[in-house]
Amino acid sequence: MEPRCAGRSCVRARTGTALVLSAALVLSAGQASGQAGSPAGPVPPQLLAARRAALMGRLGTGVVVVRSAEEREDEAHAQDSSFRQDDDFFYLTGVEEAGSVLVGVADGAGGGRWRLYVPERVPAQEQWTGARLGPGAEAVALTGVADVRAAARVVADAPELLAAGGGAGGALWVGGAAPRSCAVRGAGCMDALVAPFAAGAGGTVAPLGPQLAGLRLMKDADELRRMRQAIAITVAAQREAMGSAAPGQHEYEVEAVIEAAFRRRGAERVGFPSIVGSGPNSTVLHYDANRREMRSGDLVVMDIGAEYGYYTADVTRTIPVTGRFTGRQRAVYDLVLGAQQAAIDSVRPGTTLGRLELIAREYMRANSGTICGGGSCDRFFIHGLSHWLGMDVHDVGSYATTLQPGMVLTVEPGVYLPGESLGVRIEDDVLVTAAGHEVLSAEAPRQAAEVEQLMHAGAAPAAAKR
Ligand SMILES: [Mn+2]
Repeated sequence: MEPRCAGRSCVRARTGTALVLSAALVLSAGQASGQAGSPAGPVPPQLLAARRAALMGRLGTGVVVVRSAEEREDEAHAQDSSFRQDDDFFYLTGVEEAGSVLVGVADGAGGGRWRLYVPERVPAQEQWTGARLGPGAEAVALTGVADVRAAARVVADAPELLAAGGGAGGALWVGGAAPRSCAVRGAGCMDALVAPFAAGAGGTVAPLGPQLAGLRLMKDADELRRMRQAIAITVAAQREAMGSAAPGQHEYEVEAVIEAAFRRRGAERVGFPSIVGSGPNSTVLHYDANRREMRSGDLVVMDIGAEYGYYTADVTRTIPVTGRFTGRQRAVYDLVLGAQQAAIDSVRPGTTLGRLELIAREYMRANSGTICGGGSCDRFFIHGLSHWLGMDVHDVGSYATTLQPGMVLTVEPGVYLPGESLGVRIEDDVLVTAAGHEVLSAEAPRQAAEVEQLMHAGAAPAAAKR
């Protein structure tokens, strides 16, 4: 990119100097940026409509305002500036445009109507940003929202939207990205967009997030397609990392293998910073500096997740960098693996994340023997067993929710012994099904012998491996 500007700030900086080019710019509909070129492809509009209808069904009378993410203008943090849409906004619209707003009017009977506002196309800006979606037929086709208008009109339209369909006097639900002007995320921020709606609503202003969290817990067909691919990509990266890791490499070299494997397969970005922690770093839960030179005898915890089409995987494997576990490492590894398997075996509709964690801990208490000096190793299992997985790595939804088919959770026990520089975590992604569960990340070697076998099978000649 140009070194001193990013995104739309370029246009403002250059306006009036050299934008003669724009006259020749063709507004090509085929390249508009709704989700153009995304490896995951678009979300089917009928599924977007079903999500919006399900949301309406949860609400009483009132108005919903969902704001898209904004482009970053902070050039001081340009290394982290690529645009990513707000999860809730993407979930409901499939649109990647910044500066957009989705407004819904709920009629109190489970129905209502939606209107999408997206920025008008500006040819002079598109020379810098690429083609935009713009209000029009393409946005209608992409989202299934029949009424798409220019974003500049949304505030002026507020009175009409409130009056329509019983919106006036009802509640106002505010969701999506927090505006830049608000220090605190949530419904309490009355900026120029929300205030006119709040003034006309009946006084109740509530965050939309909890309503959407209940929906996002249950993955629909397109969400599962994306998650399966994110997980398949991550499993492939785990296998490549196992095949190439060796003493003398730095943790970042393993990270590079992993993230190259992600990108080669169409992952847009990491779902979270890749954790490659060797030796003492294997006992640091969120270690992601990945700077240490790995040494013979180290265990390496690789906790990684590709993001594909806005959905992330989260898969952890722990490997011996030499390709062979020591007896001590193997004992701890097999205890963690057994605890994980006990919990996975118990994943089925009707149970809870809390119950699964108890099962994993009970397994450790019953099987620790002398591994942790007489007491149970579960006192060194210092984090929770599970979290929801989806658009966010720690996805939305109450942890007290009873499991139902269509939910995706992680199962990730660990034991961390800093005094021995010995940490083991094993994590898989599990879909709840009517019959019980499906381990979506099952293709990543998990038994100690399988890990060792792959590491030796994948071993390149010593010279290539360093
Ligand atoms: Mn996790």
